[in-house]
Amino acid sequence: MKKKALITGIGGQDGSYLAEFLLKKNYTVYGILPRRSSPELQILRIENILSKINLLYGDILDKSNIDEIVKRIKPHEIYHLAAQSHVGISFRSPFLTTQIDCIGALNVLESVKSNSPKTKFYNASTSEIYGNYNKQGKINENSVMEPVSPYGISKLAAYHFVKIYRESYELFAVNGILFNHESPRRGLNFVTAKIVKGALDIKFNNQKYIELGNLDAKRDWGHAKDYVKAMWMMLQQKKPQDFVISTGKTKSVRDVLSYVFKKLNLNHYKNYIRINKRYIRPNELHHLKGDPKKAKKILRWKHEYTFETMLDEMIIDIKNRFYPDQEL
Ligand code: GDR
Repeated sequence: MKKKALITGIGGQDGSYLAEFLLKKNYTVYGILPRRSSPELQILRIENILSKINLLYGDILDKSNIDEIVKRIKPHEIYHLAAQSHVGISFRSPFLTTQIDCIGALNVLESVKSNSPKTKFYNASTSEIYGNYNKQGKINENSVMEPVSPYGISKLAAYHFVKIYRESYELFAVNGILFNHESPRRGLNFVTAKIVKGALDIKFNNQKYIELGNLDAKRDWGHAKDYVKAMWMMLQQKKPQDFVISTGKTKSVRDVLSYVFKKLNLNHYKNYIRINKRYIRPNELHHLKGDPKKAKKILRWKHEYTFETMLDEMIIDIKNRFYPDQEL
């Protein structure tokens, strides 16, 4: 029998890669799209697989709606990826972020418990749950969690709900603690895609500069395609447990700028950057470097893309999308 997987947030970067991955594994893929947020953009990422997946309109904030879907489909696996995923925006919309990222996750989890307790549940957790406690070292599953944003707090609450439901009700529920992961499908308001698109605009469209916030933040950046594979691996284990997924290397926003501007044969990025306070967050996570040792050992997961090959792919694909007639 074909396995059934349900993905919340199927129209996002990770949802679209995961759907493609699961189709290749011969799953029947169901995906929930919210009615309220720009459906055209969401559909864009899954355009090439629309005829192969089953799309359902729904909303993780509407518990009765989620109950109906889970009861009807009884999927073998649920990948809960839907979120308000922008850390900067979470400072401006803390209530909505908490609703979506915490209560939304709880709704899906509760629905699994009541309607389909054999369903395996993956929760998209994040390195934002850690905060600044762990200064320079590598962060693992046991590191101190002290988030510094409304997004991080909501995600940490959801993380604990998953743990508590796993321990209390014997659900197969896990947290994938994914560090930053990017791709050509990244929304243009996240820093890597914003820099790549901005540098291309400077090269081909006479844009004068890019407006950014804090250039000194360091992140552990991987490729979304590698990371969705880890999500699936976590649900194929005998025992439900949480995993850090990261590359184990850290780079600053300045490193992204430097690499992209050099690759496009532009002058030093300093000539093209303006700092706009709007993009500086009221609080910042300064340094992230994950330790993927547990995932390597137990899941046998490893990343294929490097920081450089990930950015190379973003430069080429984003160029082809916005400047198809230009040569690099
Ligand atoms: P992040 O990703 O907050 O780490 O969360 P983002 O790309 O938004 O920021 C990375 C770093 O760049 C700095 N920065 C800017 N960021 C944005 N978006 N726009 C700017 O103009 C800008 N200038 C500087 C930020 O301050 C930050 O330090 C991502 C998201 O995908 C989360 O959903 C996910 O959980 C985590 O990664 C892991």
